[in-house]
Amino acid sequence: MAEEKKILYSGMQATGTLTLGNYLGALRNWITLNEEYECYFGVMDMHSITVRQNPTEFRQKARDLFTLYVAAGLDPEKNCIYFQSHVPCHAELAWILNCYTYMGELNRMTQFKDKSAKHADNINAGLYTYPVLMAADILLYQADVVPVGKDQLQHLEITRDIAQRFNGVYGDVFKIPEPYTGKIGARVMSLQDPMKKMSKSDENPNASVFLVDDANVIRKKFKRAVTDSETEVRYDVENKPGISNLMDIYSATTGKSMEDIEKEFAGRGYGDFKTAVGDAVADLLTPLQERFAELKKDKAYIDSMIKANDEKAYYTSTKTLRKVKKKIGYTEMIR
Ligand code: ATP
Ligand code: LTN
Repeated sequence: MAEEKKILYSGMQATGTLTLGNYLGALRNWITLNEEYECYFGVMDMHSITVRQNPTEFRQKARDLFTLYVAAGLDPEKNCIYFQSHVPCHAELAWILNCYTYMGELNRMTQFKDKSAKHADNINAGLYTYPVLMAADILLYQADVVPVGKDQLQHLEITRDIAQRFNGVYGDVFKIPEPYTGKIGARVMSLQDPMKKMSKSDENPNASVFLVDDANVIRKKFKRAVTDSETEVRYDVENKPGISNLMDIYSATTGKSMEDIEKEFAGRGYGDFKTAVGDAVADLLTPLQERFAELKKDKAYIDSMIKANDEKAYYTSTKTLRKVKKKIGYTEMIR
């Protein structure tokens, strides 16, 4: 019999529109993983409401995120791609885990501090317990590995602490997840401030390349990218962060090494280089955009995939939740 695959879990918040950073740093790499792992990818719409959302836009964004996952190449028949809010086990387990999480632990979370500073008018309890919901996501599926960016490692660490604490009381209920250590994608920085990561919630639209940006808009954004006052295309993250970021993007897009890129643009100046990066990214994203447009029209297909995967996620997570409820001593429902 074939050896059982390990379980991999990840997801993105259904807030804003995905950027080139989300794609090169995460999504593109997820696509290669379903042969080796049994993969679950969530549309994290419950996490999204820690920041106020416009309901009409939010509904569309969440559905678009699902569709973009598929358009980017995540096969919904091989990966379980589902909506977090469609599976009530997440909310239920999050409540239970809240009672096994200390305020002292949550006080240390840097994302909470950052987000509270950014949304000073809405520092809600959901923002505070965000990592507990994330722990519930991961633990419900008994994930072995979780690919996340550096900014989320602290949340993975608290997930492990909560799981170990729970297991310490009740026995082996949860698998203790590890960060995914395989090949991780490029870290893409803002085109307007190369010291900051490219982010879907940046207020400056020129700072981020969105996966759905038109080819001409993409080219324009790269032309306007902030660089330095020299003219030499040379990889030097410390002294030339803007150019180095563009080189990272060009390398991740074309597969060329830094050395090759330096040679290719020797003596040609930044203008030529920026044009080449814009063209390469536009070419990379065009097929994804075409597929996205096609899929958006095929409502019946997307609906059927959502339904099938929601059911799979529900089935898997219910098994864990049932065990948890039994262990903590909830009475059983009489049916
Ligand atoms: P927000 O601006 O809403 O906080 P974000 O754009 O930072 O969002 P997340 O939803 O936090 O994106 O992250 C989704 C995934 O994309 C994570 O795995 C994260 O590590 C990855 N990611 C996000 N931004 C980048 C980036 N600039 N470069 C590489 N990977 C990124
Ligand atoms: N917090 C993550 C999104 C997220 C997630 C998860 C990632 C929510 N639940 C579970 C991995 C596993 C983010 O902002 N990138």
